[in-house]
Amino acid sequence: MNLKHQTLGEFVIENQTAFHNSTGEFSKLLNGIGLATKLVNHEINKAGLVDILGGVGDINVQGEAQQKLDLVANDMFIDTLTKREIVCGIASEEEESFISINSLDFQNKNKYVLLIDPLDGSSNIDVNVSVGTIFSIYRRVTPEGSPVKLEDFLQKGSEQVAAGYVIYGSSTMLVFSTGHGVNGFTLNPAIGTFYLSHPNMQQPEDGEIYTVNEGNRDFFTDGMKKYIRYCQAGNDDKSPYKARYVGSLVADFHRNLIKGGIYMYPCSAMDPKGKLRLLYECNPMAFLAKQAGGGESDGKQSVLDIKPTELHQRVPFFTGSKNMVKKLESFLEGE
Ligand code: AHM
Ligand code: MG
Repeated sequence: MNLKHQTLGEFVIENQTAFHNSTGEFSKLLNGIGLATKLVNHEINKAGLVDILGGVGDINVQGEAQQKLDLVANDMFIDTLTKREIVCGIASEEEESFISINSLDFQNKNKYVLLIDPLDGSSNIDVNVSVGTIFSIYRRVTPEGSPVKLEDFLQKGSEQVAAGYVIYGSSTMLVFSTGHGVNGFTLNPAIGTFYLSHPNMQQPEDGEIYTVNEGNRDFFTDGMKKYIRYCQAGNDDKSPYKARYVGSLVADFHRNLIKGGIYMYPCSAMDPKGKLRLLYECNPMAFLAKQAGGGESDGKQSVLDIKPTELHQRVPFFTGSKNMVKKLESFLEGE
């Protein structure tokens, strides 16, 4: 079959043997994520109709209060995956603590935990700009069949068995890696099916796009300020880079993955630890970047090597074309 005709379901079945010991559990999990994605996509597509259908806090026709979309997305992912009994625990950017999935009539023998940012960049929803979902999967470290513990979630990013994101943009795409390269699937909304549209995605080694919230520039370190000046300077060796910043990590990352470029959310005097969350945002994106031949760093080391100490830990984050990340690190040396 022509690869580009392959659906997500067919891809998962065809590659099942390459998935971790292939008991079918992991494949079910990927299909569950695909399903939850379609449910969330449906809600997001309706977002522009809030003036007509009612906004946050209004009472809908069923007599329920309308929720913010990031909470709706959170509930949909948790509900879809919990009902299918395909993970043993979930941690979400929207939840203070992790969720252990167990019920009286179900002893959970599943091996995997899911970490998720259900709707990243949600401030862009109101203005019809792309948002995303980011997810990350680990094998639990505590014994199967027992309730999950914090240590199942506080694993280094290098332990991820899969990670991915969904971009709800001009079309909806699911991009993920199980540690064997990165593949992108585009949703055909008419029939609700994801098709493999971007097999084996590779990030260009160099790029000409820099992505950073420059409004914070005065609060950046000297090294960062110098690097931004380097991006903007044209000379015999290089033209000035293009500045592109959507303010949705998924959208900014996706563009730079395809075209080449660097995404930066550094620490600053305002956010001394950075803004982005290690577990829900940085680790999955770093895993994908690495799988696509790109680079990732907290400025000094791979974020994948950081041992997390708390669920909602923040770190400075840089990712993109390999050579651009290396260059940036040279500007930050010694800081
Ligand atoms: P969120 O999880 O509250 O949506 O924040 C994460 C988002 C990223 O998608 C984006 O890259 C960044 O925050 C934008 O932050 P800022 O508005 O400070 O530039
Ligand atoms: Mg987020």
